Amino acid sequence: MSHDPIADSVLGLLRARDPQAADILAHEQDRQATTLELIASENHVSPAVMHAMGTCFTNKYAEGYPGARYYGGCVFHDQAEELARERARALFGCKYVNVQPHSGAQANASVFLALLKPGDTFASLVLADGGHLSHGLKVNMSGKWFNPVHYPLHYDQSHPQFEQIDYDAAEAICIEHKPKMIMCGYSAYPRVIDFARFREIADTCGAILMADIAHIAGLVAAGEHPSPFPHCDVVTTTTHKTLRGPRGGLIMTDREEIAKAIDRAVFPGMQGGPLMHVVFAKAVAFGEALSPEFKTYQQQVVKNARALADALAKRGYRITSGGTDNHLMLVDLRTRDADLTGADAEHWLERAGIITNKNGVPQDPRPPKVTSGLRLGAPAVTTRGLKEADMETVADFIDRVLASKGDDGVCAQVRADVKATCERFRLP
Ligand code: DSN
Repeated sequence: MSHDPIADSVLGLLRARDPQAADILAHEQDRQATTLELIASENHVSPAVMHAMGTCFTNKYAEGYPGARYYGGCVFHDQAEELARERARALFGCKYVNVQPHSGAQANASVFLALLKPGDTFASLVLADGGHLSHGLKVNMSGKWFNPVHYPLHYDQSHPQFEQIDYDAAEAICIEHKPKMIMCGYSAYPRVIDFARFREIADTCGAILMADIAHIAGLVAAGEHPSPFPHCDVVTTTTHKTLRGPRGGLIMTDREEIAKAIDRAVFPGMQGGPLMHVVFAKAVAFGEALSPEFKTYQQQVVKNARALADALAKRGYRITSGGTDNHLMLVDLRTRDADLTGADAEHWLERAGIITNKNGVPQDPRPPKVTSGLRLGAPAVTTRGLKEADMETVADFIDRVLASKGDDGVCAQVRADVKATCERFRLP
């Protein structure tokens, strides 16, 4: 049993109607309740957001937009979507939003459909050094049908911004290739993004400037990371990472002509019927994000990420770029043990109840399925209520497991300690 009576009643209903599905759900509930989630892109939503998703809004087609639907019976769907739009505009301080993208990748694909033609050149960060597959991976639509050019980090160890974005190199690449669009915003970049500098670069080469703030959206909404507005022409995000909403996407802009093109690209260009139960839950999550508690939460996320990075650095792990300004860090495992790989670390830590993902470090010589690094983030453990001092404990758990090379006995001891920690810091 959890302490969420609605979740318990759903499980009870399933136990009576579909025991096979009930077993799977019970195991996943238990897994989330008894493990520490350090994947930087994951979080635990509030019961209000969770259960707003499991409502009768799932029963309805609402293709189109508020006031202009292709189905009858959409009065309350219009109200739900308007509420989500209004709250998102207030949260990010922008003029237009589209709340229908099913995911961040769909949001990004919709931007390509709206603003570029197949074959157009766009610029994004070297993907292996922190980018996202929808920013030009060869096997993704963005890399198959468009022409990505990539800008680098500083790779010279003696540079004061080692492993941070090399804005001058980005400018030179954009002047040389004249991309139609420049993408900034990343999946594994621990530092502040200088949107104003990217605006200068975009103006130098006449490019559209797009930010994908999927990772940092909660920080941006709470004022804990500079806003992409007014610098960026179009901004995409997911709603489920630091923003702590339901799993989905969002597109924002201040420019009316871009807003119109985006609306046409999302529907009917990219998607059919919106997931209105998710749109409804987005409205609920944006309402939560407008509260003062959300700002305090984001401040704690940043403090916890720094504390965890410092605690790991003290134990001999190199934190890429020398630290973190946001909710995540990339841990270079090789300084603790030259043979340690991200794949082994992820596997051993999971056995001890600590959930992470292997991740390449900048210029990683190992392939993506092995890697030399771990990406760790503080959003989910901060939601549970852990504070800076607890990050020492978490770093200690991690180091015990990795120093033992995943020894069965050590993993079992740490698993018990993690469970006890999870008992003290319960899920929302
Ligand atoms: N897959 C997500 C992440 O983990 O960062 C990005 O969309």
